[in-house]
Amino acid sequence: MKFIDEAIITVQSGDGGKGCVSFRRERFIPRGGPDGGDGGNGGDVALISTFRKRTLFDFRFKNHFKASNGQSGHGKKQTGKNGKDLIIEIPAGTAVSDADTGETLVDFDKSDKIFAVVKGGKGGRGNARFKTSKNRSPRFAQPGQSGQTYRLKLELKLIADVGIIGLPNAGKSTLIRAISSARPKTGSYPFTTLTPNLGVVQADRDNPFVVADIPGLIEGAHQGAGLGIRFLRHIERTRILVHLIDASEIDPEAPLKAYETVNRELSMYGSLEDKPRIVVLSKLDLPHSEQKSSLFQGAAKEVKSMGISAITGEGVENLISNLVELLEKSDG
Ligand SMILES: Nc1nc2c(ncn2[C@@H]2O[C@H](COP(=O)(O)OP(=O)(O)OP(=O)(O)O)[C@@H](O)[C@H]2O)c(=O)[nH]1
Ligand SMILES: [Mg+2]
Repeated sequence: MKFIDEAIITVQSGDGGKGCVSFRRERFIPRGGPDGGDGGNGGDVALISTFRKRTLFDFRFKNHFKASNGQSGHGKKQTGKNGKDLIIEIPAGTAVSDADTGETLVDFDKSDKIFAVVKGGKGGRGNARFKTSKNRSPRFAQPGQSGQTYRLKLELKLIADVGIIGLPNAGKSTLIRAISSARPKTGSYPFTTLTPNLGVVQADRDNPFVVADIPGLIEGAHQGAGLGIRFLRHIERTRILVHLIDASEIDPEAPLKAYETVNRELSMYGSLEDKPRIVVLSKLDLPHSEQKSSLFQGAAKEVKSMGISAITGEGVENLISNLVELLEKSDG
């Protein structure tokens, strides 16, 4: 299924049914009183978050939702049936705002959360309700209230515990393949990953955690270069970040260059700066990676970093236990 993380949908609550004008007809009672029943209420519209849906793809095809109308009232004071409520399933992680005013309505930061968007129109009152001492046979009833329409903007932000960031080609997708059963595409060229991927890491069986791999960042990403920072919102909800750096590509003249480039783009984005971060030097199996890693570590003594090779598996277990430990610390 295609990864779609933005959508605009229109939701409409049901119209109220109209009230009924009717008079009692019974044998031997020539002129019975008014007995027109009320119209039923229109159906409400609500949203519910679920993990069953992973993207907003479906909303490309169906983006208009209407709850059903209330039915008209009947004679003998029978109220019309209420319209059926409409509950729309939205992927957990989606933030919902009013597309016209921009007002945030709800942030589905977990699954099974329900948000009532709009109530159905009220049913009109039947003529039985309008009988007074002055008017014993009212010949009118109320129409039902119309339902209301809202345009909603949906923005999906994935729910993951760990976000992997870095330059294109750093080995992010290869790492997620090494530690989870996710199978994102990898390739020896930049921008292999075009949309985020999630992987579940079964570090210990009772406490799996979810890792997100997002497209690589490059200099100027905050101005839209490369794939831009559009995908950074998918790691906004993560508790920790792994900053992956290709050790084989470290420039001995400027060992911190790649590291600082990504940090600059992250700080331009804001909102991610306070997240605990692990700096990981990757591709340790390649020639000169070890020496280049030492240059990095020498130049950034205050940065705690560790090395791995996602291909040989070196350091990967150690990385997982570090992640588990950090996640435990950042709990709550
Ligand atoms: N030798 C070696 N090669 C690696 C390692 N990790 C990744 N690679 C290779 O590096 C290249 C890029 O890997 P990807 O995992 O696609 O990199 P990425 O960071 O996801 O790249 P983008 O999606 O383009 O941002 C691929 O050819 C991988 O096989 C490693 O630990 N050792
Ligand atoms: Mg990738």
